[in-house]
Amino acid sequence: MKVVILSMAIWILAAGWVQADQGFGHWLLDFKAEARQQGIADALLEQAFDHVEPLERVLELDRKQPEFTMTFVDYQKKSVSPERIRQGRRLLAEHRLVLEAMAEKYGVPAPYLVALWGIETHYGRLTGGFKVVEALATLAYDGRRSEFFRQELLKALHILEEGHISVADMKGSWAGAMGQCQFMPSSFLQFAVDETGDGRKDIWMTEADVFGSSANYLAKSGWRKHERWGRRVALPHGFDFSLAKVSRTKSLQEWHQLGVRSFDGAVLPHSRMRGAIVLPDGEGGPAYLVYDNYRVLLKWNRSTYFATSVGLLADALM
Ligand SMILES: [Ca+2]
Repeated sequence: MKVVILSMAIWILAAGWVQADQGFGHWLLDFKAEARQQGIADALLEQAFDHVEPLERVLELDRKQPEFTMTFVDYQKKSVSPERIRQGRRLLAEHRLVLEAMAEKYGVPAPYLVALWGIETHYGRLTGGFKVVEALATLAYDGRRSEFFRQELLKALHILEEGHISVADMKGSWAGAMGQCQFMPSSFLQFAVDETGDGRKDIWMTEADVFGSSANYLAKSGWRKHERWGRRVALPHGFDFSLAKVSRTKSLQEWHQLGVRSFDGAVLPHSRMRGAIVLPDGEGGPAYLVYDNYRVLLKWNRSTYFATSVGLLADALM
């Protein structure tokens, strides 16, 4: 722990020094030298950083995380809205063939792939209009998490070098999450796949590559093919809320003995699965019994709001 704090202090000091004494131009020279050492060609570096400046808007967004000012119940009304369910059903039918193929190949059922697509980018419509290189360069130059974003920026350059996308079309969120499945460059390099066989892993415009990449991410992160994500449950009066932690798993039999029931009052299924109780809004809010696949969704995004919404939307699309 001391090492982490110390190294963070060094980043902050170093970044402060860079900003005060050298400015973005000098930072960029230093960054380009590192990129060159990693084999990135000069021509690509010139093209990628042409007219790139730190983006004030990116820094503003980095300092304000909207999810934490909203309750889960309010978040869920938007993330799993009737309209989103309706569109999800239509798109599930429209892309059924390729989704079924991906489900077969990777062992992740189609409703989860569509739910991830729906939650991440409203089915590919809201992928973020930021140029990824510019957004990542801003965050790498800024002191808050500069080392993390510097590595992501280097990886983004490798993706460009491999020819999967052009500099102009490499768009994403303010934090550099790219394309219809919002992969960070590191996730892209680990998990993106080319399902169409054209040599490009295109998570921006090619649905088959989006679904394949998402499915590959989940499969490689430990998705269990025949298990669900979790379910809403009813907790008994007097429930010990200290047991409600995603890391605190018990068998369904044990939860049953503690008085936990399905939300409709039915007994929990007989199963050898283990689960944990999650309360996205704390005591008094909705309660969910979550399984191993929920933890896989948390690897994608560490937010219980996110993982629970994906599960609920997938259920609505079953
Ligand atoms: Ca492709």
